[in-house]
Amino acid sequence: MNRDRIYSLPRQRVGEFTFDDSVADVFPDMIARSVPGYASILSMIEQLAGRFIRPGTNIYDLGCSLGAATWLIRPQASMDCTLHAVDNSPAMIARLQQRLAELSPQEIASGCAVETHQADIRQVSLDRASFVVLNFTLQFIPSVDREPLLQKICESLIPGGALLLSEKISFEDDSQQALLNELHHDFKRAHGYSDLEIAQKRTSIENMLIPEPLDAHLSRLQRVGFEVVAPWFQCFNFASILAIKN
Ligand code: GEK
Repeated sequence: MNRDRIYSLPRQRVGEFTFDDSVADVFPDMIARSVPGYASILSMIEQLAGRFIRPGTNIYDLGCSLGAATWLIRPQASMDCTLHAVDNSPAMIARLQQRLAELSPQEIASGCAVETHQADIRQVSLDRASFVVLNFTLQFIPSVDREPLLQKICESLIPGGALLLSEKISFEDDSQQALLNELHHDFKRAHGYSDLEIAQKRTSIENMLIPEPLDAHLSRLQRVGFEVVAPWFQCFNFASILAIKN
């Protein structure tokens, strides 16, 4: 795994973060050292996929990056399902396509077909879905577009279908917000990021990653039509929610 050193040297000007080749090259290391609980969430996505996927349906990994969730979901789905891996980053999708093209016939037979889409998740049409994953993607969507996107997802789900939503969250209470920020930074330091790397990454991403309080997520999911909305995981300021359409 390539080590993330993108922000290790001082920069005169820190530009806006983009999911380009340099990020795609180090992404597994970057996300594992930046998001507390990421590995646990992925392994639960695998378990949840086994529970919610139904034969003959579509599955969506929205903002799939290199397909970490896609690779875990695929073996859980029968051959008559299609798993759609969607990301608007050409660098991410190219690497995922490359890895898919290298599958052996035996590996191909071990799960459902994967269709990659280099597209904006706000533009793709969704249909007859049994399981949809938004693993740390909604936070990059402009606030006004979040509800219509979740509405579209809910409408596309079959009865009993589920959405897995993981997000960085914020806190209404200033002292809670300050504490959780510090704990997150401690986590990054403990995983080898310097104060300079933490500060420069923060500057580059702060205008494009907009966290919301957990309650805002829960009430919006209910508003768009999910009957069961269950927060099931939180580690510092990162949380995951399971939303089910009955
Ligand atoms: C994982 N889910 O490893 N349309 C499509 N993709 C988008 C959009 C958009 N409008 N905006 C951002 N992205 C992955 C991790 S990373 C999380 C997801 C992170 C994509 C973007 O290109 C990136 O690949 C992904 O969302 C977010 O389970 O970096 O914190």
